Amino acid sequence: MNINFNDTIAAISTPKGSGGIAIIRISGGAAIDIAAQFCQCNIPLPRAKSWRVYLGKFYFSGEKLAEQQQSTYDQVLITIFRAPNSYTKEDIVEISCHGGEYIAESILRSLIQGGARLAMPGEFTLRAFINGRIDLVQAEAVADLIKSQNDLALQNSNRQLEGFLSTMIENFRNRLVETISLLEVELDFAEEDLEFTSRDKILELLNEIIQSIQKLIGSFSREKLVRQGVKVVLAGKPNVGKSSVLNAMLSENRAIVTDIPGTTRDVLEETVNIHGINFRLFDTAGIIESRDPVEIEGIRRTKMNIQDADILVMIFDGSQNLTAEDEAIFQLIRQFRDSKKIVIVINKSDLPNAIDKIDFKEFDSTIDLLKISALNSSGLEDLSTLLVSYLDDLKSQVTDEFILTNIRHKNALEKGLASIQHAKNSIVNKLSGEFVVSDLKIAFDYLGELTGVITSEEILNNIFSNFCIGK
Ligand SMILES: Nc1nc2c(ncn2[C@@H]2O[C@H](COP(=O)(O)OP(=O)(O)OP(=O)(O)O)[C@@H](O)[C@H]2O)c(=O)[nH]1
Ligand SMILES: [Mg+2]
Repeated sequence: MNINFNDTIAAISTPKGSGGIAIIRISGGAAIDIAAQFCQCNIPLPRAKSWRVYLGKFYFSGEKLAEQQQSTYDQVLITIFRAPNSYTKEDIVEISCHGGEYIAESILRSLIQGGARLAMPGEFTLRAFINGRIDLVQAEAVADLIKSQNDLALQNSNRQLEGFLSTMIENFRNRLVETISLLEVELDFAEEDLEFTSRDKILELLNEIIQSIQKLIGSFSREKLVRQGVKVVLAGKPNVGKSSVLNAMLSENRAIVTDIPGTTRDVLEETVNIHGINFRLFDTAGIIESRDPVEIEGIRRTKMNIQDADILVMIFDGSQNLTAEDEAIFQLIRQFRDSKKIVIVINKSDLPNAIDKIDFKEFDSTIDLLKISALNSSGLEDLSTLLVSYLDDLKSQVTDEFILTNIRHKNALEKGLASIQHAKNSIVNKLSGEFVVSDLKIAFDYLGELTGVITSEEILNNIFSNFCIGK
């Protein structure tokens, strides 16, 4: 990476293009002096107070020059954050200018002529990490926060930024140190063949750590729920109105609807936002015994998506009597009733009823049943409300805890876990304490890599090259 952290850096922190305002950030020992060359405020910037905003003019060709000749400027707001009470723990100046691309770029160009260097992607956050303001998983949380697409993702990243995950990892490491020191005391007296702490006590300590790490790794299985939103699969026999329900929920004619059974052949995905949460709706090919290779492939895809769903909306045509073909759908409901949220939807309620709740009595009280009409949109509100309530259930499994969403974290935890399990086996097999200690130290280091206590240029490069410039 070869970055010089003694440089003072500058970047435009707002997105490219024009907007209401743009913000240029400068961080480093010379930040205030560099900005002062260009800014005219009611007091000279070097005397400005920390955490204050000053109204002033930014002269593109420098303040001194401006005294002699008319110089181009923009009226700006200048915020000063003095070290160490700033994002990077260095002096920071933030210049809020009018949000024109030309203005922001001119200001940046001036600052660079004045002695600043263009910041690398994520360098402000990298400096926050290097200067000990946040650890590595907190730095990664900043990137996740910016990418968040829904409330759940935002809450989870905020928790990570506040140090929820860091504290858990530090706790694992502390418990490892505790175990290692118990074992090391013994090793010091090895010749006397003493056993200070019972092996059962050590095993108990390790089992506790193993369980906590396994639980954390297990939360990664819900990572998609956080990052992408809730997966809702609309499934049923052909022609029951799956595509019509999708269109009605989106309020647009996204999917092709015809009265010909087998219209939808491939899986179609669209997102609706209900109460701040993204629901990813999947319209699927109708499930039926088929010989048509295209239909067979469509149905295979339907079933794959059903496997992967958080919520299944099983749709029936309320205007037709149930037939043998419905048995396949009943079968799927039985298969997934314990592992997924399922709602049975009887569609086409605008037509005379041919089936009713009684036909579904097998699922009484365990599975919700709704009558709707995709044609005139009746019952759709109830369906949305039900989906949100399911999400509340899914969320309540996770809100107290934390959901691991970063594959780097999962990998490091898995490596650490494997070493701890190895250590445990050594104890069970009555191997020498030295082997146990060595494995536990390896685990300790893997967990240290996570928070960045131990780090390499490669890891930092991987993480920060994915940041935007100016963050
Ligand atoms: N009366 C009435 N007709 C509906 C309703 N929903 C869908 N239909 C009609 O039912 C037929 C099939 O609708 P689709 O939405 O294509 O059904 P599908 O389940 O997606 O069908 P496939 O893609 O073939 O599996 C169309 O003619 C729709 O207009 C409804 O609520 N009421
Ligand atoms: Mg369809």
